[in-house]
Amino acid sequence: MRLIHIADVHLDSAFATRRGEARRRLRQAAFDAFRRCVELALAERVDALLIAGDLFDGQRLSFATELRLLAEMRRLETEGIQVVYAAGNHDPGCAAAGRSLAWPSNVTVAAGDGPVVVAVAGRSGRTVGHVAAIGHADASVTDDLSRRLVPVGESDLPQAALLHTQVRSSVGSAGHRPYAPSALEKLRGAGFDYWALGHVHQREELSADPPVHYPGSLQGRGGRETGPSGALLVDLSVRGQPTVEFRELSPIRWESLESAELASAGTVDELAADLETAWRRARAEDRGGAETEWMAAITLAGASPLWRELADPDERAALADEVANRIGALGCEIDARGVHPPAFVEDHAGRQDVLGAALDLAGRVRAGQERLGIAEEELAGFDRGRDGTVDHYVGRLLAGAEEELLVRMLVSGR
Ligand SMILES: [Mn+2]
Repeated sequence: MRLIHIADVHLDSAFATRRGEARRRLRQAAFDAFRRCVELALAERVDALLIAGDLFDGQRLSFATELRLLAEMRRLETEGIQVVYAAGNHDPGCAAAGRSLAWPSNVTVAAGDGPVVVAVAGRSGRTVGHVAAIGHADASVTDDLSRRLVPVGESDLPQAALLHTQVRSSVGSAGHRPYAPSALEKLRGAGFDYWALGHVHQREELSADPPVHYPGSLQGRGGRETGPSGALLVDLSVRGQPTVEFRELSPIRWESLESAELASAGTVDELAADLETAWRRARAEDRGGAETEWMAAITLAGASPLWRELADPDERAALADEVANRIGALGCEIDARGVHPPAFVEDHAGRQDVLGAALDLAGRVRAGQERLGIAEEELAGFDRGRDGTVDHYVGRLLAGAEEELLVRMLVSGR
C-alpha cells in the first residue's frame, strides 16, 4: 500500500497580512498546493490519499473552491485513487461553512460519528491494505480518540491510522491548548504500520518504528510556519520496511529573519540595506525551489537610533514594503516590539549637567508636577473637547520626551 499523507490544508483561510496582493496569493496558494498534491498522487500512482483534518479553515468556503476541490477529487476517482479524510477541529463533521459537500464515490469521510475502516484497493483491484480513521464531531474534543482506532484482526496487509490529534510530546504541543490529546507510546503500541496525524503545523517525525508523522501544514500560513511544506509519500508495501519521503508542494514559503544589529543603521535606507543583505545571505544557504515565492517575517530587536519610528505602524509598513521590494518577496511583516532606544533614561537620570536637568524637567512636566507657565489659548493644538485638561494634553505631547532628549543629546548623527 502506497499513500500520500497531508494535513492542515486550511482552504480559504483569511490572511491578515497588509498587502492585498499577498493576501490574494496566499489564499490561492493553499488550493494550488492541494492541486499539486493531487498531481503527485497521479504521478506516483499511489493507492490512497489521506487527509488528517483541517482541510477547511472553518466558516469560509467559496463556491469556486468547492467546485475546484470536488473536480480534483474526481480526477483521483477516475484514476482509481481512494481518499480518506478525517475531520479536525477546524472542519468538524467534514463540513465547511455549514455545507456538507457531495463527495465523489472514492472519498470516505470520517466525520466524527465513530471509527471508519477503509479497505484500500490497489490498481489490480485487490485489497492492498487498510486505513482506520476517526474524525472530530465538534471543535472541542477532549477525549483521546486514538484509543478507538484498532487494526483489522487477522490481516497480513499493512494498516494505517488517520487522526487529527495533539500528541502530548510533540514539538508544537506547548503552543497548542490540550486538544484531542494522545500519547505517543499508546500510538506506537497500537499495532498500526503507520500513524498519519494532523493538527501540528510543523512537520515532525514522532517515531520511526512504527512511523508516526505530522506532515505539517500543506502551505505555510504565517511567520511561525517556516521552511518547505508539502506532503509525505508513504510506502508500506514491504511490511516492516516502511519508507516516508517528504515532497515540497507549497508555492509560497514563509521565512523568518532576526536582526539584532540595528545600532549602525541611522536611516531607513541603511536599515533596509542591512535587512536585504541578511536575507540574501540566508537565501544563499537555502534557495528554495525555482518557482518559490517568499513571505518574509522579520523580527527586529535591540538598540536602534530609529526606535521611535519603528514603534509607529505606518513607518513599519513603509519599511516592510521597501524590504519586500528589495528582496523580491511577495510581502514582508516586521515585528519591532523588541526595539529600544540606544540609551536608557534610568541610566542618566540624576546627572548633574544639562542633560540631567533637561530629563528632570521633562519628566516633571509630563507627570503634571510642574507647569510651563503657558496660557491655554497659547497652546495652538489644544482642544478642550478632545484633550480634557492642559496637563493631560501636555502629558500626551511629552510621551517619550525623555528618551528623545537622551538620544538627541547623547547619540551623534541625529
Ligand atoms: Mn490546523
